[in-house]
Amino acid sequence: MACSILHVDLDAFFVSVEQALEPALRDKPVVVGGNPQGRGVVASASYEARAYGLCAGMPLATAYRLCPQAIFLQGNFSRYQEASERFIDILARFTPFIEVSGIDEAYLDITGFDALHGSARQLACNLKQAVSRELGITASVGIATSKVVAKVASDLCKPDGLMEVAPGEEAVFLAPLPVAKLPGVGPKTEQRLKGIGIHSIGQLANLSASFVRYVLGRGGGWLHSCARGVDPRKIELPAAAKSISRATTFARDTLSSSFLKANLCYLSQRVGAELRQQRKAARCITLKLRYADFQTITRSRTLKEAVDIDQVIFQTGCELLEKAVEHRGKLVRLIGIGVSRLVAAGRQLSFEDESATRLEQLNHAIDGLRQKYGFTCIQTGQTLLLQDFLPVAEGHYVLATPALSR
Ligand code: TTP
Ligand code: MG
Repeated sequence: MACSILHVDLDAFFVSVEQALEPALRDKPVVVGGNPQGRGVVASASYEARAYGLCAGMPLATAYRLCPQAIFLQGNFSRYQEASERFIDILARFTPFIEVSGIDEAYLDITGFDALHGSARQLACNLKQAVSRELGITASVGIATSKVVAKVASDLCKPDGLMEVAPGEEAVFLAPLPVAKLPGVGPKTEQRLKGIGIHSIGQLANLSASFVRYVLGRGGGWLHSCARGVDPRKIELPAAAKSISRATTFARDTLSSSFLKANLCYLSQRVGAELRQQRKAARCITLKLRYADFQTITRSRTLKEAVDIDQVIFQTGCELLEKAVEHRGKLVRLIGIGVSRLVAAGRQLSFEDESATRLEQLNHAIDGLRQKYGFTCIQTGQTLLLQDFLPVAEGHYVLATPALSR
């Protein structure tokens, strides 16, 4: 069966994040990169700005000359990081086979998913809708039998596009396009190919592989294969997690310490459950807070012994939280808890300590019940507070930003 690969790339990503947060910027020429009097370059330009010839990598002074009425923004990387995390969370609802290839792009392998989601095109439409509804940003999607063809397709249909290349049509689809459209062909390679009269991908495909290698060096063989639409690379899944974390962005920024702790408690239980399922224990616990102004802080503590008990993760998280928010009146936008320095669970606990043993038994008993009846079947007084704020689906609280694990 032919593979079905999607390449998803957000449109004018940095600019779109700014436009989603500030409606007055929408439908206008906007540039993220900095002050046009400065020495920086354009990082991202809205499609309205691109109509004036602006593009990524262009000196800001040139951009200003071409389009003085453009709105130039400094940018804020934490905002883009958060939007990127939320984007990947949305993709993860469609398939676990995801390769994140950049801050705003990913490949998805949906081979054999028809029974679950309908056609690849249908899945792509649903995905585009979810991204647009939840992030306020449009995405472009290419569908093909390989990564390289899917990427060329998503690039070609921007913005807000969807393009499918049917199996067997890859070489015909690529043939008329300029060689620069092929990923991996930069300005130098393009010039070298032009020097020997090769302008289109089809012309490149018609040369012999050995000649292309002779002209372009070792990478030539790979480009020649891509030009023919042949790319056997599989989706690269991330290596086994070195840490486990769960985070949520609140529907409304908050100062309430009881609400923060209720969320922290729930997230700690989710992290603990995942740790025990992986039969691991952790030496380091990290609290993450993002304030309303997107300033993000992390606070970590290394423990004497590796733990896998919810109560220890939560208690440590609370202590870190109390220290972090001490004397600060800043509204909190996101809270997260993570564990790292993972070791195989087993002998690390001090078994002489009766209360630790009891807690461990309790956690395992609760895990068993939750596997059967859902996470919310047993709750502590602390997490019950969340009932007033969060919907429950399939026995879990539905967080604004679904759980992340890395
Ligand atoms: P791209 O996906 O290449 O660009 P884009 O999302 O702005 O526009 P589009 O995909 O619609 O063509 O890159 C994603 C982000 O990465 C971009 O918004 C800003 C950042 N970036 C830079 O900071 N410098 C660069 O030179 C490029 C190309 C991107
Ligand atoms: Mg993009």
